[in-house]
Formats: sequence, C-alpha cells, structure tokens
Amino acid sequence: MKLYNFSLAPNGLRVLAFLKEKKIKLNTHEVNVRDGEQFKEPFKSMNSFNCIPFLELDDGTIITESVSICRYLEEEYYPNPPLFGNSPKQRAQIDMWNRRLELDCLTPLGHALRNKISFFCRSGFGWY
Ligand SMILES: N[C@@H](CCC(=O)N[C@@H](CS)C(=O)NCC(=O)O)C(=O)O
Repeated sequence: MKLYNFSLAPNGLRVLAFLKEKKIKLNTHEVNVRDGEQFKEPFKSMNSFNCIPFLELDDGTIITESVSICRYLEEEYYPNPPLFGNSPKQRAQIDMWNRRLELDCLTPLGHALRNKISFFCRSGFGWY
C-alpha cells in the first residue's frame, strides 16, 4: 500500500494529520503538484482526477479523496483511536462537519484561489 501525496497541499495535510493522530507510518511518495507532476505518468494513469492525495492498495485499487482514504485506513487497519465516531450519532456529526467544511468553506476557497490569485494560476493550479 502506498500513499501519493504532496505534504504542502491542504488535502495532503488532512491525511498527514490523520496519520499523525493515529501514529501510522505509511509508504509515501511525494507528487509535486506545484511542478504539475500529477499530470505526468505514471500518476495521470493512476488517478485520472489529476490530484493528490490518492492511495494505491496492494491489489492495484486506487482510492482518491482525503476523507475516503482516512476512512478506509481506519476501518480496514487502524481502528484506534476512532476518529470517525463510535456511534450513529457521532458518525453523523463528524460527517456533518466534514461536509460543511468541504462544501461551504474549502471548495469555494479553492475556486477563488485557483482563479483569482496569480501565483496559483502561474503554477498550473488555474482552471482557465
Ligand atoms: N476533494 C479532494 C481534493 C483534492 C485536491 O484538490 N488536491 C489538490 C491539492 S490540495 C491537488 O492535487 N491539486 C492539483 C491540481 O488541481 O492540479 C480531496 O479531499 O482529496
């Protein structure tokens, strides 16, 4: 199993914070998204969304999305401490805050940065 990540990227940091909290050491490969490595092989064939983080399982399965990666690791290998909740109520509350953070905060912020800040446009993050 190998994690493809860029430790300076916000979603990469989400996974790194999760790993640190759980004291998990994973085989990791840095993909420098500032240099556009996500658009080059072998990464673009591994993850057609051209972004990090993504997790490659031993059977070749690719899991993208930071929260899905963390959830998989917790459920399959590292249940303690349980960071996704212990009961239906806790799981619902954790899911609720994750969705609020992503839909109302991170996504609009990401679009604004990508399209308005020249640094991100120049470095290949821009969509236009
Ligand atoms: N929803 C995805 C977002 C992934 C994402 O936007 N990753 C950024 C780094 S934080 C990326 O790889 N950007 C490169 C690009 O857009 O070209 C997740 O949580 O994993």
